Amino acid sequence: MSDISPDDFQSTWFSKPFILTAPVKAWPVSSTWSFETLRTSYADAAFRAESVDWPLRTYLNYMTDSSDESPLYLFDRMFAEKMNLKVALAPSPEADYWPPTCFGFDAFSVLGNQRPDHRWLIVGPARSGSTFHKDPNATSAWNAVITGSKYWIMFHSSLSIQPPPGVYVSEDQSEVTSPLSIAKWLLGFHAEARKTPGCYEGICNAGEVLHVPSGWYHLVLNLEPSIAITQNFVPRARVGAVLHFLKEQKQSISGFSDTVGDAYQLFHDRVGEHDPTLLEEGVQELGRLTKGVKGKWEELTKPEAAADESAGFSFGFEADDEDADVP
Ligand SMILES: O=C(O)CCC(=O)C(=O)O
Ligand SMILES: [Fe+2]
Repeated sequence: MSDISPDDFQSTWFSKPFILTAPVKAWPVSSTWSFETLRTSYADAAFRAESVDWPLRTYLNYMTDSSDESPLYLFDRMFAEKMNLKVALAPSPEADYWPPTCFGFDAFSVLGNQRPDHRWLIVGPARSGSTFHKDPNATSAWNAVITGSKYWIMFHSSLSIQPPPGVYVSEDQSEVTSPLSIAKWLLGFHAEARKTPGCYEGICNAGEVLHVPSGWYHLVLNLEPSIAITQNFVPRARVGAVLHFLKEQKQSISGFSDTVGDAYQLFHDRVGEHDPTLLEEGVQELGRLTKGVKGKWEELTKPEAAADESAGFSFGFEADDEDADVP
């Protein structure tokens, strides 16, 4: 689609993947950023590439020369500060970029500087990418390609749906592992995955932005050398899912500063101060999810479930099966 309105997103699209072709083209960085201009402006600035901090010059030399099967991927959460960017909340000629308007209010903004890590600059050559995962803390995300292109393959998740082929989830749902490199997964599982009901695929080109709904599995492969910006956020309709995650999957919470003791309580209280109606809606959804998950576990663990396969897991795509949603 070219673009959608905040109302369309909030009512319909918050739970579905999509690509927008218009909003990112209006960003000043869309016309000013290229590998050459970044090299000129930031050659000596250090950016994080997996476990090393390298001057951008070193990384760009590496990625141009590399024929690694799984190239080192630049993924830096402090880029806006390092590059002295102006990130606006709404379109502005003075800013370098802003979140596409359709995504609307981000409920994690109520946490101010206590919000978990939420934005990254992503740079990598062809073949680099991100192996199957769900985004942290049940957040949603947008991922905007400035130059290059990315192939995406995505699956909804729920207790009644198997994880994608070649992806394994621990019994308490806290660990997602995909033990293979992206290349090996593609060779071994891609064909099967594409035939699985509920598989979504897409290519996000330069100047386009893709929406990753909260709780969806995704694998991403750069088809060309790419520069992208991604941001994680919490749409109004997912406040309950995030409360549920922060309450029930404490061992999987990530990206908060060590000074935040109880992320669930902090988010709960701040949303309440900001907008009591939003908190009430979120708490109702939290109750629904807690009941849905408990009910599903009881159904799956009662002895008949093991004997009768039809009562167990299904491969069906149940996008509307919100009761069984595991964010
Ligand atoms: O490699 C990419 O661009 C995808 C990044 C991603 O999925 C993430 O930041 O969670
Ligand atoms: Fe992701």
